[in-house]
Amino acid sequence: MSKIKIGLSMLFCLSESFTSLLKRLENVNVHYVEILDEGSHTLDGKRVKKLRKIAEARNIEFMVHSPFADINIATPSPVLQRTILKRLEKSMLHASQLQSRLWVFHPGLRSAVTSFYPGSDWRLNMDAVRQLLKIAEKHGVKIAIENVPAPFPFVLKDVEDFSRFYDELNDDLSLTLDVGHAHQNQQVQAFITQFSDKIVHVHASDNKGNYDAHLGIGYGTINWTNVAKALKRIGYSGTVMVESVRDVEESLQKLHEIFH
Ligand SMILES: [Mn+2]
Repeated sequence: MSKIKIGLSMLFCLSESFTSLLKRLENVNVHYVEILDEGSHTLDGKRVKKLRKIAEARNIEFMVHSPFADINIATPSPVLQRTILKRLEKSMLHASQLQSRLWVFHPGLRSAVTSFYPGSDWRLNMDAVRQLLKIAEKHGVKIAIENVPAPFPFVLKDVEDFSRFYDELNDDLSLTLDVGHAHQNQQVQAFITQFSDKIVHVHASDNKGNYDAHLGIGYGTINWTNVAKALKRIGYSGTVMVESVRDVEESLQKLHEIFH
């Protein structure tokens, strides 16, 4: 029997109010739930308390996805980087209060001036990740970097980038494998094989390989049976979260069938 745990990201209702999120949480039928500290679901002390209440009443374990809109941890502006790290620290603090199992974040992005300073994006990203690791340690939060797709100008996109990154980082940082994102690079299998010892969390949504559509499982061109096989082959026993924005119930059902 596989020990893979199926859960749900609340991305599908990010356009709704926080109150509506709470209502949905009172009815979800999963143990593992990922909350996005972003948009109308942005966390604060009061909201954390409300979420903890639901978690206890409904036996839910939370993960937190860090803020990601306009968040570039590799920004070349020192004042912006300080602000961004401050914002992310607040997010980690709330994740810790939420007793979150994991805090997921995106790598930095190239900027409009990157080409004038070759290699600066890589260094800035590395520096920010090291700072995030320190902040995480301070708050007792486990963090994981997520692979993200082209065409966005992320500093880390494919397997080669992440290999170099992990070699240079030489520190203990986990990976959230986003299957839909890896599918954009046709590197789902490569990511699973290469980072078998790093992956602690998986985001699952489908797409047709052309853009990150966050379709329901089975509505794109990802071979989920092969994904499940590969994850089992590496002995993966972490969480696989439905992160589609439609056909959510059906996607949960399908993942249960595919992974168990
Ligand atoms: Mn994702």
